[in-house]
Amino acid sequence: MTFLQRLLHNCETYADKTALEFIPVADEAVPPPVSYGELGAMVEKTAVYLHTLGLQPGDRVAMQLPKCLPFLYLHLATLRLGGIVLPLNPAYPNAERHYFLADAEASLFFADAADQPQIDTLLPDLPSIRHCIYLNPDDPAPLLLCPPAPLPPIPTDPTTTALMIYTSGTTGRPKGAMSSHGNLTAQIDALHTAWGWRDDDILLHVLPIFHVHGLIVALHGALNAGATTLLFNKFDATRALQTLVDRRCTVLMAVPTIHRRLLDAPNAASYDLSHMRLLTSGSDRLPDDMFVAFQQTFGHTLLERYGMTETGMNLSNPLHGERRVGSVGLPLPGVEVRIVDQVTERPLADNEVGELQVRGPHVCQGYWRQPEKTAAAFTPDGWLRTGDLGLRESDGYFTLKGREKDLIISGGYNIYPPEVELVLADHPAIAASAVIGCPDVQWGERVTAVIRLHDNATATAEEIIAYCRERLAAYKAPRQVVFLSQFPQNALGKVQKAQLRAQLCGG
Ligand code: MCA
Repeated sequence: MTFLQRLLHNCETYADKTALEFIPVADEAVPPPVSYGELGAMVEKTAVYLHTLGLQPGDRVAMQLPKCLPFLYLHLATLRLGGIVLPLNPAYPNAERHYFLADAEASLFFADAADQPQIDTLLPDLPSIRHCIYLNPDDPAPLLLCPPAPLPPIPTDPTTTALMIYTSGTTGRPKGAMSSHGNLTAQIDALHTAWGWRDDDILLHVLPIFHVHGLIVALHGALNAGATTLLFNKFDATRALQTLVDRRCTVLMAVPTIHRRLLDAPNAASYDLSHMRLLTSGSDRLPDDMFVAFQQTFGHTLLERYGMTETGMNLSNPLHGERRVGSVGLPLPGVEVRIVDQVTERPLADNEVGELQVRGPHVCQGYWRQPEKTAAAFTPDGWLRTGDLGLRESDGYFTLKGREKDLIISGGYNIYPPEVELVLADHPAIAASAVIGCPDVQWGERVTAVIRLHDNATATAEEIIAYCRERLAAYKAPRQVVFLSQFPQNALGKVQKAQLRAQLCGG
């Protein structure tokens, strides 16, 4: 049974049970809770609406909305019709928006009414968009107005593409990783077993829903289990702790920056979380001291796991058994993992560091309209080259040991330095740039731009940061700028980023 079939089944089985409930973080108004029965009806109605708009199987449906019910209904209804969901971070400004919408050739675009003035200026340049629909995130009503109408059968072919999330690599612009219904189902089935999802689970959902972590691992995981999801659309540590206690939540999934904030909340240790059964950490390495502090403060051992946009989750510490500090655990059911020599790609012995490669039914279909990049990402026998370095211990636990790819992780978001460098290269005063991540207690890594200006040119750090923020989502923009007259380079003229990091951030 695919995830979608399971969800529709759950909408009948658990008809009266709460599926989704937004929790106010301050005193904002939130919609009433949505039961599984209502969710099934809303997905059906939204699918009729999308069908009326002419959505065909395989069409890309872009959504750049905050975390809200319209997003959730559109997402599930697009899957229901065999369309491809393209979730976009609401923080993307016009330059990034344009790139994703044009590259994906989106047919439908659902956006926040608050962004209409900027988006309207883009539309003449986006001929693929048949309908751009502005929504008030608080009001799903416009999606639900069409009279009932027959719909095509639900997609049952597991190779039907379901989701496209953009991710970058070493070569600049992001590419759309395409996951099929079969991939998403394999991802969720593995976690259902490994993490012991139950229908009486209550998940506190604090993550964004435009990434695999929040959308698939957390939300699909809960819907697949017939569990209840309580959603925050803005993270607040005290409110989160209070909700975990008041609503007797059983599951929380988060990134290290969020766990750090929970630990730093006033009187953190006074919140009794003993009723919880699973607190996971991922999207970035969990520092050892945080692992220990979490045990001491909350009496829970965080379960660290390892995944990627292209695969969902690959490795996880066990639900029962040792959760090893610093380790990302063991392969999930159905997932093959190996460590290979970075040059020869020959499998390495235990405890030797090499590239981590993964294979299995959970691994994405490849990159949207990028056959060369897809071919380059996989070995001839189907292993995905993750670009992450790691080792396998003799008892099967894996540990990450850095990255082969040029990547910064800040607060759980991936930032690809070449993307930022491309923006900096267009600045008239900048002759060369290198973007690196410096260690940061709050964010994990802090985006730092090292800049060489043209002779006689001037630009301040503030100007450069502002320039980037106009063209990139704010979290990608440098937080720090360092001016250098010369970069360390190797014999081939390649900037030595490791040396820059050692020189400028002591890492
Ligand atoms: C927000 N800001 C950030 C980040 N988030 N800066 C750097 N890194 C970040 N991650 C900036 C904003 O631009 C803003 O800057 C200021 O911080 C406050 O913004 P706000 O939205 O209020 O921040 P927040 O709500 O406190 O967000 C922090 C957060 C959030 C809750 C930790 O970053 C978050 O939800 N991270 C989780 C990301 C995630 O789910 N990643 C999964 C992808 P200014 O005020 O200057 O404008 S990886 C994945 O999916 C794979 C499969 C996996 O393995 O999980």
